[in-house]
Order: sequence, then structure tokens, then C-alpha cells
Amino acid sequence: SRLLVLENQPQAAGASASATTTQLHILFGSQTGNAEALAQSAARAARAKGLVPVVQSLDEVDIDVFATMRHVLVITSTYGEGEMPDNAQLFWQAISASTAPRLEQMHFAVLAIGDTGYDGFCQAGKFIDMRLEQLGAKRVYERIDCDIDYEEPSNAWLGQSMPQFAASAGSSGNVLDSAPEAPAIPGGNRNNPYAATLVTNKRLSGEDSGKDIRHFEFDLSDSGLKYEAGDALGVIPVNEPALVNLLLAQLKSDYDTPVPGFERSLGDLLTYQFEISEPSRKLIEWVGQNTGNQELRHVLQHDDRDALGVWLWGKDTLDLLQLDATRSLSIPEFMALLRPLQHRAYSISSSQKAHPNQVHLTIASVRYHSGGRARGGVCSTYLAERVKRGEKPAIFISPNKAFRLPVNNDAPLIMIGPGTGIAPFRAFLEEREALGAKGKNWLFFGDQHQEHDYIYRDELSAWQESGLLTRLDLAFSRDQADKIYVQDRMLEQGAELFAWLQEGGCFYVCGDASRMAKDVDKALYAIISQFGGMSSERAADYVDQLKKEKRYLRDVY
Ligand code: 2AM
Repeated sequence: SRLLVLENQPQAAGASASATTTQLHILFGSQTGNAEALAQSAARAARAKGLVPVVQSLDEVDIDVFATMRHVLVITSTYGEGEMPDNAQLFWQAISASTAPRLEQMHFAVLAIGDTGYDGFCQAGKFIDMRLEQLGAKRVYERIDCDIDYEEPSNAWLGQSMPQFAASAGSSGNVLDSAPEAPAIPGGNRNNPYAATLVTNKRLSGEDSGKDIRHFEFDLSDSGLKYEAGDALGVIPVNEPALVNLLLAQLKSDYDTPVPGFERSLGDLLTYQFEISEPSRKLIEWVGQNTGNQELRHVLQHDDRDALGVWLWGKDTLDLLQLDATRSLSIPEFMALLRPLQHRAYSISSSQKAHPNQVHLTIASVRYHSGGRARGGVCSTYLAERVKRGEKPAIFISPNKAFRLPVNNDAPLIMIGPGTGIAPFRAFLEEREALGAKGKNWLFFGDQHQEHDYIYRDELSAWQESGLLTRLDLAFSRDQADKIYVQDRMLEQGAELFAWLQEGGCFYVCGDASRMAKDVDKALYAIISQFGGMSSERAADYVDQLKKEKRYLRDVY
């Protein structure tokens, strides 16, 4: 397998046998690029300690090669409800098998990132950590499980674990000059965002659509920022003033109320620094313990995730505070229950080759009424309603190296992107058009109604006419009595789809992870098995091979 030797890292140092004892293999499992970005930070920390970092995705590593590694740092996120990320699945199959090799000579540590809002928090990292120990590997440092605000704890952990690796590798530290860091330009990462002028905010879905899907364009001309088709854009939202005001009233405070321990006023903190829509886990637990709400107490006592989800449906931070007016919270108590405001990442829907000075997003904004109030998604409503043209929201490029066009411009593409899942595929098509790539392109798109929800229709039609888009299959679910979904269209065209795979086709999926991507995955197995005349076992091997060759890639959330 190919080594992904890091920038500034001479090839020979990563590969030479004499450097083996100081090599640190940093293996990541990443679904959206966060764990991969952490792997790059870890590599810098390793280099500063005189280690030679070699960064690869877990699935790039052959199990026999893995068994020869001496120093291994695993950095993995968890996908969905406790599953391995896509580029760690083959690795997990290999090490969890009863035939897995013993790893007595290995020193390892695991950095797990996850989201306490989901079941199976950091489960992928926990499983790998446990399994490596079972196989005889020695843990040089205790695993860390990070929540979505992982940056600080994970960096602190890297600072503590790296000397342990250096010690076990017999490295004295600072042997290699740590490579001079390129100064981060604004927009290059989350801690240093760029103020990008919003130049276009256009509704794509029809007026009568049940959905408000919008096309946004931001100006990047003086930024020097570069992105690739497949990358995401991080947007740092600002909370809704109406909700901030309701919370201030609930807390019997003014916007300018000072908060002990903070330099900014309460109003500023609620507007710019903390999540105030979705209730935090800590707030839910506090309410469960301190109010007389029997229903919530019951759900929490039985640790029943599904029931909690049902109970929480449509409730935000304000609703929770209003549950029991008799037990009021002091402001410092309240602040301690909030989580920091997170950026939202959206798949970029443009190619920079087609739009050198712009970046485009395609976002469905979420709005609904409940409990006498208009409520909505934090960042989608911020962009749709509160940022005026000419204003400059804070953005940054969030690379997703695992979701890329094939290097071979002749390879056929099969793209499954219903709803806003079309975003990266618009970028792929623009990119292929700009490159003059000759490969065939096949898009499956769908949504509720053709009349209202057929977004980018004119662009797609023009691409069909020009021949760029070889095939376009549409699935409008609610235009007939029985639902028709993209996977139904795939199955109808199964013979052709399998033929494209046989020609070296790359299969891409973007959009809803919990239902759509699972059903599309099932349809893919069914097609390979039926039209390839394979047993389900051989079809599974075929899909594993696609994954190994990076020909089955997903950007799902
Ligand atoms: P529905 O809402 O009519 O059920 C984009 O949201 C499209 O994805 C909609 O047409 C939606 O259909 C559809 N969709 C819902 N569940 C799906 C699933 N399990 N697989 C594929 N598409 C799905």
C-alpha cells in the first residue's frame, strides 16, 4: 500500500529500515476529515519529539504490515451509532478476526473522537483500543475519548502522549528539526477563520416546496484560500437574536450583564460562544435531577436513548429552562451547563477550477413552529435569513481528503446524491468539465416533488446536452402513490450500473446517513450479486475491493 509521507518529510526517512525504531505510524479512521486533520497535528507533535511520523488511513494498512509496526497511534472518529468510519472498516475486519496476528512488539495509544449526542460514543476508538490490548500490544498512554469540541483536549493529550512514544522508541527528542510551520492563512483552519463576503443567496426549491433549499456564493478573491472538489466549508454561525432575548428574559438578565470568568457580556456569550438551541447533555441531566419532571427522570433513570430522543423532540434549551420555574439557575451555573458553539461543515458544491474566486454551498434551511415559537437550525437559518448580501460570515476550508475524484480522468463516475446530497457532485461535474475529463458521469438525484424540488435543473440539463452528464436518473418520491427512491432507480438500472463498475467505475454517495446511505449500500450489494452472478459472500468481497481501491466513497451525515 502507498505511504502517505507527510509534507516536508523526506521519502527516505519514512521508508528506510534504519529509522524503524523512531517511526511513529499514525493511523486514522475518518468520515468527514476531522480525525485526518488531527493525524496531521499529531505528526507535527511527533516530529517535534524526534519521531518520524508516517500517516495513513487505517484501511490503507495491510494487516501483515500492521503486525510489524512498533509504534502506532490510532486516531479515529465513530460513524453513526457506534460504527467504524468507512476507511477503518477493512482494518477492523482484519484485527477482529480470530486469525488476527499477535502484536506483542507493538506500542500503541488511541485517540477517539465522537459525539455524546449519539449512541456508541467513541465506540470505534474503544473497540480498537481494547482489541489491540487483547492481541498483546502495549498501551503507552491511556485512551482519550473526545466530544465534538475535541480540539483542546486532543491537543493536550497529544502533548502528553508523544513523550511516552518517544521514550518507548528510545528517541531523545528534538533530533529532527521540527519543520517550520507554514503560517496559517485566515480560513485555513477553524481557529483562524476568514470573513467571506456573501454575494449570492438564492432559493433553489420552488415557492410551494416543503423545503427551503438555497444556493450560497461567497467571495474568496483576496483570501488566497484553495479547496478541492469534495472538501467541506466550515461556517461559524451566530445564534438567533430572538432566542437570545428569550433566554435573557428567562434568566432575568440584560444583554450587557457581566458573567464572572468571562470577558464578554452574557448577551455576547449566548450569541457568539455557546450552543443555545439543542440542549446539552449536561443541561438535560441537570433538569432531570433538579426539576420535578417525572417523565424526564424516568427516561434518564432507564438510560433509554430512544425514549429520551422522543422526549427531547422539538425541545430546545429555553424549553428545558421553562420546565420548572421554581428552581432557578444562577448565571454561572447555567453557563457551566452549555457547550461551546460549534461550526457547521457543509459539502462544497463548486469547483475552484470553474469559480477561482468563489465557494458555493447548497443548504436546506430548517424551520418549524412549535410551542408558539418559530424554531430552526442554527447555521442554516443564520445563512438563509440573517446574513445580508455583502456581509461577511466567518468560514474556513475543512478538507475531506477521503472524498475525492479519481486521479484517472477516464474513470466512470456513479454519483448518488438525493436532496442536498447533490452538492459535492455539482462540484465534481464542474471540475470534470473544467479539466476536460473524458470519463463517463452518471448522477442519481431525487427529492419529494419534481415540480418544486428539482434543484439545479437547468445546469443538469445543460450538462446532459453537452454530454458531460452521460446519464441522469431521477427519483421523485412523492409524485406518485408509491415512494420511489434513488436506490429503486439503481436497482432498475442494475445491469448497466454493474457494467460501469466493471469498467473501473467509482461509486459515490452523499447525503443522509441514517436511512438513505444504508439503503443505497444494500442496493449496491444486491446489484453486484444479481448482475455479477455472485454469492452474497463474493459480492461482499467485491465491495471490500471497491473500498480498498477507494472506488466506493461516501460523504454522509
Ligand atoms: P420522502 O421524504 O418522500 O420519503 C430527499 O430528502 C429525498 O430522499 C426525498 O425524496 C425523501 O423521500 C428521500 N428519502 C427518504 N428516505 C429515504 C431512504 N431510506 N432512501 C432513499 N431516499 C430516501
